[in-house]
Amino acid sequence: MRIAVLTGAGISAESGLATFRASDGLWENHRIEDVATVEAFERDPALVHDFYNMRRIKAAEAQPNAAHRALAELARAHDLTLITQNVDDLHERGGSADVIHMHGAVASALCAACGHRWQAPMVMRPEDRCPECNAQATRPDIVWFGEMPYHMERIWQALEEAELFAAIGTSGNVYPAAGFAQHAARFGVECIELNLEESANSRDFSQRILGPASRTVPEWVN
Ligand code: BJW
Repeated sequence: MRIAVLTGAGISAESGLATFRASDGLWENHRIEDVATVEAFERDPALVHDFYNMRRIKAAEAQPNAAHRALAELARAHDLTLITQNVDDLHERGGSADVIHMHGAVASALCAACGHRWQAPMVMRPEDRCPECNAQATRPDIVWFGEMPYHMERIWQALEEAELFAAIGTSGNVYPAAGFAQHAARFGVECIELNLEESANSRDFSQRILGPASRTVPEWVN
């Protein structure tokens, strides 16, 4: 069966990584909408680097959980396109190959001057230089608000060609990902949501399974 899966911060919550919009999802009183923008980076690059340096360390320390591993298992039995909004690498470390990171990766650095990408050092600083062009224009390889998410053509195609679309652990607040179920449903794809609670776009799904991902995802896969 052709399946497209979208994951969000909720799938990594039980690995100890904070979600964005829970009551404890604030970072030092900054809303994600205030630090994850180009304007915020231009205003205070050290602050934004600090935010991603902390996230990089936490992601490296975290371990994949049963939900990440279950999706790797799902790919062994089906034609799976795994799309994640998460910038951690827990899907890869849980056994999944070819993960589409639509919002980038915290382990990657990007030169805003020449577009070169390389493995980010654990701690990035505003004065770091690009190893390719030497510009002092390095930034986390992350898709911020107002920027175009990565691999969109491949994602729309996978959503249109799937028989089943599942969204796991995402609140349905951030577009374009929040519109994937509506888009897939237009192509006759069955849409299912797995989340701790109903998401903001819950009505776009024909089925929902509520509960912690480490329990619901392995049960759904098996
Ligand atoms: C569990 C659980 C457990 C907990 N088990 N579940 C007005 C209307 C419409 C759109 C816009 C608008 N104004 C602006 C926009 C566009 C904007 C947008 O959507 N803004 C909204 C705030 C309204 N979007 C953009 O700018 C995007 N670009 C764009 O649109 O380009 C133009 C375009 C047009 C057409 C096609 C294509 C493109 C870019 C968005 C970039 C988002 N970046 C961030 C930060 C960077 C990455 C990072 O730092 O990690 O990405 S924001 C942040 O939110 C992060 C996440 O990936 C993203 C989604 O969050 P997610 O994963 O859903 O987490 P939470 O915390 O919200 O939810 C967790 C869920 O898990 C909850 O439901 C819990 O219940 C659940 N949960 N524990 C299961 N154990």
